[in-house]
Amino acid sequence: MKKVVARANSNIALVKYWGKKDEEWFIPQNSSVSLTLDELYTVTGVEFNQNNCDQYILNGKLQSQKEHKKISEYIERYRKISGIYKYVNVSSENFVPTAAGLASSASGYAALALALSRLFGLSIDLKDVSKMARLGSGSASRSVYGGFVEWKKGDNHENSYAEKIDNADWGVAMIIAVVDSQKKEVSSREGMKKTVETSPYYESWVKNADEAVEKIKKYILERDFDKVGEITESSAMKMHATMLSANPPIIYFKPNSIKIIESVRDLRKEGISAYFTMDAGPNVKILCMEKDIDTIFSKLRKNFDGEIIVSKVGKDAEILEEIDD
Ligand code: 2P0
Repeated sequence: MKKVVARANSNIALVKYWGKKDEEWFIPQNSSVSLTLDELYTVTGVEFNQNNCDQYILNGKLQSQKEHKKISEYIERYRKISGIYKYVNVSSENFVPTAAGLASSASGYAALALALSRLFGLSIDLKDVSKMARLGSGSASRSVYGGFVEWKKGDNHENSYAEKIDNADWGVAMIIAVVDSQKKEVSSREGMKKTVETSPYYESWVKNADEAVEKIKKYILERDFDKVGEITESSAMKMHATMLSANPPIIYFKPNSIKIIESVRDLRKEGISAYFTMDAGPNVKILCMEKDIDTIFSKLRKNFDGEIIVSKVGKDAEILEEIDD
C-alpha cells in the first residue's frame, strides 16, 4: 500500500491574517507575511486503507469523532479532485518542545496537504500545495515555504496562495516566551469571525494590513531588520486593537505578556534589535537576530520563569519518505 510522509514547519505572522472574506474557501480579508520556524514542526504520514472511513491519529492517540469529521471533510476535497474514492489513515506527530499550547494547525495542515497531494497524485508544486493547505487552515498556506513568506489574499481558490519573499538566511531568529500553555478560550477562527462582524475599526485594519505587507516586503528585501521589526510590532498591536474593539471584546493578554513586552522595549533602549509579536493567545514571540539570542534570553529570565523556546528559520515543507508497494 502506498505511503507518504511529509514534514512542514510552523510559522509566526509578522503582518497578521485576521478575518475571512469567504469562510468555505478560506479567502482572507487581507494579505499577510510570516517567518517560518524550524523548532516547531509536524511530521505526517498518510496511506490508503481498506476500510470505509478515514482514521486520524495525532501524537499516538486516536482522535475524537469531532476531529475525525473535520479531517474527513478535508480529505474529501482530495477525493473529489482526484476521483480516487479511497479512505485514508493519517498519523501525525507535532514536534513542539513541550505542550506549549502553540498553534499547530499551520504546520499540521501544511504537512497533511503535501502528503495527501502526493498520495492522491495531485500537483506537489508548492504553490498548489499552499492552496490546498489553506483549505485546512488559513495560516497553513504560509507553512509550505521556509523563510519570509507572503500569503497573497487573492479572491478565489486559484489566486489565494503563499509565495516566498526571502530565505531569511541572514541571521534572523525568533524567541518564544510561553506565558500560558492552556487551550485558549476563544479560538482564532471564532475570534476573527466575531471581529469582522462587530469591530467598528475592522475596515481600517484591512486597509492598513495590506499597506503593511507592501512595506515589510520591501524592508525584508533590503534586509532592514529594524524596519521589519517595527512593522511586526505594529501589526500585532493593531490586530489586538481590533479584537479589543469587538463585541464582546476578545482579550488574549495576560500579566506576563505585558511584562515580556516591557522587557523587549527595555532591550531596545539598551541597543538590542528585538521586536515582539502576539497571536491569538498570551504567548509573546520576539523577532531578533541570532547574535542577540543570549542577551535576550538572560534579560527575559530575570523576571519570567516560564518556558522559553529559541528557534532559527525553517525551510520549505518536504516529503521525507515515499513507499510504493
Ligand atoms: C496569523 N493567526 O496570521 C494569525 C494571527 C492568529 C493570529 O492565522 O480559521 O488557525 O484555520 O484559517 O490560521 C490563526 O488562525 O485560522 C492565525 P483558520 P488559523 O498567523
